[in-house]
Amino acid sequence: MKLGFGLYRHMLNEQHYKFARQCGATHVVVHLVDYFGHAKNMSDKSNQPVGGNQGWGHAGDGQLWNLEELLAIKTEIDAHGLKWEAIENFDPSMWYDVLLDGPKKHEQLERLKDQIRIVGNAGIPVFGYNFSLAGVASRISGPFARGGATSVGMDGCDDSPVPTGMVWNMVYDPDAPEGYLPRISHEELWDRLQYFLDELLPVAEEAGVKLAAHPDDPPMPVVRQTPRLVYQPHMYQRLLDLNPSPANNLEFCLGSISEMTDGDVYEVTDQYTRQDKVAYIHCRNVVGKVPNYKEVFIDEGDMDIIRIMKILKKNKYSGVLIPDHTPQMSCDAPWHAGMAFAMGYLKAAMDHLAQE
Ligand SMILES: [Mn+2]
Repeated sequence: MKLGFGLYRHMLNEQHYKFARQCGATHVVVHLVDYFGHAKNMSDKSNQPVGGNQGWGHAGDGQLWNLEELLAIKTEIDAHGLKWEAIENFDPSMWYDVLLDGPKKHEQLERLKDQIRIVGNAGIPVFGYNFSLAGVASRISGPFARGGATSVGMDGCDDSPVPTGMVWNMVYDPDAPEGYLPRISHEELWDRLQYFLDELLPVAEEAGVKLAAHPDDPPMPVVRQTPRLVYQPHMYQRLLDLNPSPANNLEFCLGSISEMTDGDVYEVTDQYTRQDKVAYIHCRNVVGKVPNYKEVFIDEGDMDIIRIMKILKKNKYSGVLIPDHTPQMSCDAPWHAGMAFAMGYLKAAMDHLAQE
């Protein structure tokens, strides 16, 4: 078990590499999608985006992240004594028609294959993705955590339809004709995932990259009139069983799993780490389940994180664990303080378990 730290694109700088290392991280997970492009200042950029009509704002320009760019970032990461464990998420502009079964699907799949080959060449072992049409929607924000710390949560589900030109809660085509995504069935979306995995997994295997699936956030059967894939724990098994490739793995999000209405998070953690199918873990705590939950500090939610870590140890889990997101603490650096608190808690637990 290794302690990691997640960095957003605007945090790829010396200050944040040092901060991650100072918090005890040995590995980093990097988001290259700019979810915060619409944010006006750094304080907005530190909060988890909630998103209105335009979701998290505009997606990228469809360009791949090239090898030079990745190696330049990697050199910086290495220089700060860290290892680049994973990239998290494709930009919607790279694969909207793969998600939507649109006319550019095959062309975009070929480009995703190129992207995975580039990631493999850069020596980054994991690529996390979230196969979702609505993406992270229905979020609210408020003083939900201990001491009135600001965090995100859910209070009922957004059932407004997704406008055309938008997928995964970002706008990929601001000039799309007016309208909404057509309604499709759950089985149709599973078919699209199957096709994506069957095409991409052989390439990932060859490139030495594990693809790792995040469950639905929030884990509701339907969000914004679009079906979801992994909104109960057993659906993760269905995803794994779609293709037996060793490159078919999970980006195991404890918070999302705890929000699911079925299953026991400890048994579920045991089930998937025992199969050695967890590429890395998002760790955050919550109170409640969909459609009403709140994110809280790592030590005050429904989950006993120490008990989870004991299961990881029992199953000899060797991947990275990162805090997913945390409540913002009342001080001049709310995001940093929240992350440092979570990191300290995880580090202490990990050190203690290593000695047992
Ligand atoms: Mn997560």
